[in-house]
Amino acid sequence: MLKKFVHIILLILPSSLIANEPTDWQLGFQKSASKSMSDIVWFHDYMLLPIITAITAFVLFLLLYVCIRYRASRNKIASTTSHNTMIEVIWTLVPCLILIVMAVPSFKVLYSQDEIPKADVTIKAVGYQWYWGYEYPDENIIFDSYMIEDKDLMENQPRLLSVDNEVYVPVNKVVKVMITANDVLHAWALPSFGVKRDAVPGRINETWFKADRTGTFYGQCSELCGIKHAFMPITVNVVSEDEYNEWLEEAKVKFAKDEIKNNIKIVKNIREIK
Ligand SMILES: [Cu+2]
Repeated sequence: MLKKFVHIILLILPSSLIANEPTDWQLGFQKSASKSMSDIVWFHDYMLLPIITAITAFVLFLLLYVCIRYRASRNKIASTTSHNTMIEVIWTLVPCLILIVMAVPSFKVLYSQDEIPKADVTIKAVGYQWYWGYEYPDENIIFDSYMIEDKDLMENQPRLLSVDNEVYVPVNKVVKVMITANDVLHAWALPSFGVKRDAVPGRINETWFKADRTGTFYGQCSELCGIKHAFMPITVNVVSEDEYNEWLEEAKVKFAKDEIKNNIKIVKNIREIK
């Protein structure tokens, strides 16, 4: 009964509210699918936005007030006031206090993202000009992930976001992502998970996420990396543990690392013989 109810609600809701990708006329963030992202959304919606709105309104009020109250026609003789210790102390201390109040939850969110819990699944993402390569180091899996061209798109595949080989991860498990690049700077970013890390050649950056619902999630390279920067999307399928294991079995055959390495060796040998 409850399941049915939830399903009906989901059907009624505008797609932008449940989408895992950017939507037309979208305002604000994509819907979160991890605690990290929920923390970021909370911080933005309940800390930054109210404070910045209040400050902007207050400054606007002050400006309008002085423009009207102290206009030239009303003040024929200009005031010669130059200092007021009390007001100077206040306008130094109050902004400091506001910053301190904001810094506490900000650092909390930052540290929770920075500290990687014990990983259940580890993925290595390598940025290339212009596609992503993935490796599951513990599973002997390696594959490349290219964007699907417009003409090859199937139904329900969003343009510029769909890829041929998608990443699979289990739901409610800690996924550690090791990120690097092979040529220039790229960045592995997935808004719904609250994840964005630079991919730097010769260095491995780490981040993590724990997806709290299943679905297909889309991200893009977020560091200007050349002419096809906009065409190296990221697609992550969050699936149940069983579905993940099923995919693993298939992937271990399809994307077997040893075999791929052997094939590269064979190609190299053939070239050398030639
Ligand atoms: Cu890139």
